[in-house]
Amino acid sequence: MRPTEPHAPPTATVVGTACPLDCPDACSLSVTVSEGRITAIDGSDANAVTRGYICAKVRRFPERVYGASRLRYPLARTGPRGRPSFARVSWDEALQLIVDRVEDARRNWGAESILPFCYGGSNGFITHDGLDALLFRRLGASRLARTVCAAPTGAANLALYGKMPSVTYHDYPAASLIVIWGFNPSVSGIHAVPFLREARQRGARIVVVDPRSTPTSRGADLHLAVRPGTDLVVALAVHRYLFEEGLADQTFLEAHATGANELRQRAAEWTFERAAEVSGVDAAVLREFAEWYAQASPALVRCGWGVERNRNGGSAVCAILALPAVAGKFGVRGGGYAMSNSASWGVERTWVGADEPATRVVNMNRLGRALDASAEPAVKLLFVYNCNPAATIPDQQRVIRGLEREDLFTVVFDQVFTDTAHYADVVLPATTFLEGYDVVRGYGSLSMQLAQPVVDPIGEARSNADVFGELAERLGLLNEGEPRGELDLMLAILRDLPPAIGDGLRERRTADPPWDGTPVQFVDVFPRTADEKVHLFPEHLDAEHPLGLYRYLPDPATPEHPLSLISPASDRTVSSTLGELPRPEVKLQMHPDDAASRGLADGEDVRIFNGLGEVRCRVQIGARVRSGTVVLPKGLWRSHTANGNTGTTLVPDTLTDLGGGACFNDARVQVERVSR
Ligand SMILES: Nc1nc2c(c(=O)[nH]1)N[C@H]1C(S)=C(S)[C@@H](COP(=O)(O)OP(=O)(O)OC[C@H]3O[C@@H](n4cnc5c(=O)[nH]c(N)nc54)[C@H](O)[C@@H]3O)O[C@H]1N2
Ligand SMILES: Nc1nc2c(c(=O)[nH]1)N[C@H]1C(S)=C(S)[C@@H](COP(=O)(O)OP(=O)(O)OC[C@H]3O[C@@H](n4cnc5c(=O)[nH]c(N)nc54)[C@H](O)[C@@H]3O)O[C@H]1N2
Ligand SMILES: [Mo]
Repeated sequence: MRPTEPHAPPTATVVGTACPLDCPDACSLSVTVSEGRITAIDGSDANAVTRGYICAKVRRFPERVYGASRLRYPLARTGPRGRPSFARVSWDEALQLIVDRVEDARRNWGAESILPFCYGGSNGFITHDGLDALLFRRLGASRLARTVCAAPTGAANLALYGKMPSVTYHDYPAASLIVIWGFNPSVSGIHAVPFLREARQRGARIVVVDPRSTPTSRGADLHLAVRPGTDLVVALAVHRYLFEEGLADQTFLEAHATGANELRQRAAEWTFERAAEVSGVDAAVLREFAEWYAQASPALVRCGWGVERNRNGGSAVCAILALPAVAGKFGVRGGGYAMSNSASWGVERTWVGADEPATRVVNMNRLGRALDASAEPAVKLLFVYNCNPAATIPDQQRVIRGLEREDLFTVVFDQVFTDTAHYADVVLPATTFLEGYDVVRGYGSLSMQLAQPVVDPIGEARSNADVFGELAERLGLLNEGEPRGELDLMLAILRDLPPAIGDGLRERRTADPPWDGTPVQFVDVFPRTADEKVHLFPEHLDAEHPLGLYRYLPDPATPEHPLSLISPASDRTVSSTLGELPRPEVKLQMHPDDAASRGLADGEDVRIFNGLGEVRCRVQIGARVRSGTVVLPKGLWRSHTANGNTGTTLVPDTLTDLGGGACFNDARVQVERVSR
């Protein structure tokens, strides 16, 4: 703890910690505490990219910690599912209820009838994949494929480069061309913005590929407003140009790559003209982009997660990540690609003392199907934590039908009373990151920090590790000497991490990043594939793809549902986290041409619908989205729309071409006026 800052009230202290929310930046924080209460949250300088400022969402986090939606004690259901009819129970009663149900499920239907359901609510090592993993593995529960995000990008990055560490923010200003491809930094990773600005001031060109205009595209030199799901053909057209014009770097490819010929063959049909027809971007603009990219050095491609959320997402990311290899952009500072850096530290979770059992795997994007009573084996006990599936998972109506099943026992362990909690049989209150320890690893910046408690737990809230540890103990699944709770687990993790990391966290709460946090690809770091080469045409991805790697899967639009609905990250929530706080009215964004052809005026009430259901809200008309595409924000709660359905109602539970990812942006819809 540091002594009082000049502007703080006399009794206030400022405590350093780190933000573990699902965001690339992993900010270091200075939290002001007065009389045991958080009064302010600011950025600090401990993490080299935070630079003393943070997003407005985390500044508001005290409203969540102390807010009316905060869960303060365990609850048990007293009335029908979907309604907030609950009574307070003690932790002992709540945990015993769960233990009895777990034993019941094991005895009557087998442990695979138990499904843990979680994602990245808090992204740290302690809250996630620690004692929870130990418990569910030892139980022999069904396994969850955690594919709602980053599954296609992860599969592509792993297959092509073995998840080579990527260019970090500090090296963006060294680039002379930066392609921002399906990434919206001013919302979803705000600490990249000053580095992009600095690059621009030094004369770098910025190209943005995005169906919408964003603050970054408005300041860019070129904006390719592609139709959603068509990035693959744009990238292939650039590859074709590079190969056909003799601009491919044959020396690099011969020394460091495999599969260049197969990629070249699959790209051969994608002339700029054909790619223009599919993507909706002029052939001349595509050519200009290809010429700029071929000529520039250092040239950087920052691939975001907007690219992956459709049927072609996996191939598209492969084709984008292949660009710096084919065009010979590696080997210089600021050149190459940037994506998730979470694998860069090379940390294995050796502290989880149990191997994965060979039990059934459920793809989390198909939760609705998994909860069908007819699924084999039927799910009888669902344990939701670090996640809000009633709001965030595709085919919302099917998910809700599953959650309504009378013979399903659902536990929801969360910080606030979420949309999913309405369907729980038992609700458990969780601590927030301001009330516990965590080890926080950035996936944009190369940073690792120790988060520590800033205030005491609110009400009777408990940490994940404490609760999963106690459940494991009550079920007789813990061995002598194993971590039993948060503090034990934190110490075990610090002990197990490589000394260079563990020592930094112990001594300074922050570890020194490898390569000073600024690795140069093909100088400091190389592909982590078996032969250290780039694999431009991984056979197993070709076999997994329904048509073969790099083959374009057509748009799912129909005459009845012609519009593409996309749902990018917004500045109000992190996924659905913080959705309980007041926000301005949510509206559907639509291009003026699409509004005119439907006779819609700005602010009218509309229904957005397809075969899966409908969402009702007002329309906002403007040219910030290309025609043919409409936008609702990601992470809405059911209270944010007029009929209690969010964008995920309209999202099919189809999977991406590679990696089993979610196709959030393959929702195809129609929009029409409704009278209130
Ligand atoms: N404020 C805030 N920050 C967040 C989050 C949040 O919800 N709110 N979420 C966090 C999480 S979980 C993640 S995964 C990241 C996501 O952050 P990003 O990587 O930025 O991903 P998205 O917001 O899904 O989409 C980025 C951009 O891609 C565009 N896009 C949509 N479809 C396509 C397409 O087919 N092709 C192309 N080229 N572009 C397309 C969208 O219009 C959007 O502007 O952000 C993290 N940070
Ligand atoms: N329409 C649409 N939907 C999307 C997307 C999209 O592009 N479009 N993108 C998707 C993406 S990228 C992602 S990553 C997913 C994320 O979807 P989810 O995994 O559901 O993430 P959140 O909505 O942030 O919910 C996380 C929950 O975990 C809780 N939590 C946080 N920390 C803890 C803890 O320590 N213990 C416990 N027990 N609980 C905790 C939070 O309070 C919060 O309610 O959403 C997806 N949903
Ligand atoms: Mo995500």
